[in-house]
Amino acid sequence: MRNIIISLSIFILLLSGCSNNTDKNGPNIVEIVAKEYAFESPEKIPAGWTRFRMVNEGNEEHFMLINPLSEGISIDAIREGGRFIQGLHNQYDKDLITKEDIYDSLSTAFGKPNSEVNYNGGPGFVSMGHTTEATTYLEPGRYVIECYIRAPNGVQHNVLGMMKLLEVTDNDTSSEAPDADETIVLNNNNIIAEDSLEKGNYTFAIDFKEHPEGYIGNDIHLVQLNGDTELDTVAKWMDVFEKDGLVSPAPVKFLGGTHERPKGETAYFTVDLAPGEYAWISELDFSDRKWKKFTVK
Ligand SMILES: [Cu+2]
Repeated sequence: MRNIIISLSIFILLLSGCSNNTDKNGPNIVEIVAKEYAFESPEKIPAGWTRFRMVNEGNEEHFMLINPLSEGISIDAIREGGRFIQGLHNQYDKDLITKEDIYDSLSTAFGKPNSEVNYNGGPGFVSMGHTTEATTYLEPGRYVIECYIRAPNGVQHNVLGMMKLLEVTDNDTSSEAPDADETIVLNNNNIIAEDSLEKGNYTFAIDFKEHPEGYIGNDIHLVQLNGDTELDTVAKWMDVFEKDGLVSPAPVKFLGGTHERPKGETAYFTVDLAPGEYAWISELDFSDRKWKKFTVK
């Protein structure tokens, strides 16, 4: 009898230990495979805090931008927008139009640039063979996930098929935001982050404090530096309307990050950091370029 009571006590202790570990639910996990030129991903996911774990199994860089679809807007309209932008690339690459012409055309087609952000996060730039984890909050609704890295021939991945509808249902999932180890603040003029970190696994809370007036907001991506990486070159490559902008292969290794969310919102980025030299960098018009170097010991 006494043995049974002791066993029972141990069992209850074990149970209470378990329940301590599940006090926090954390985000829902959604697995994504990115390759040329498609996302392998679920068609429907529940609403709430969601961690997208995306592996790049392709031969080119990829990302997954989450674009909420307004009422009455179809995925075909977004697809048409992608083809329209591809047409601008084609003319610019042949020197038939200037960068100013591109922005005039975008302004006519999509409205003047402003600091409003419609996008809702998603895994950032990730190089071949790497995995990235980005967490965002999704309300129920329809979204388009897309990648507009450009193939070596200059064609955007979304035009080649890397664009897909994602339905977010209103099932109650009791998901929660992850606990953050560090916070990074994104302003229009700088990225506020630590200069030095110890090696290990980190979840960074990304605070979208400001957004520039433009079609692309302040997002954040992680690059691994080697001795001769020029961040000016990387920032120029990350400007989609520079001549070889976003044309794979990239001049640097990308380890993920998160696309922009509206001003005042937070996203999370989880990564294992090995010792080395790194930089946080935003995908922006080249004139707005900014980055922040840091060391992992
Ligand atoms: Cu892609």
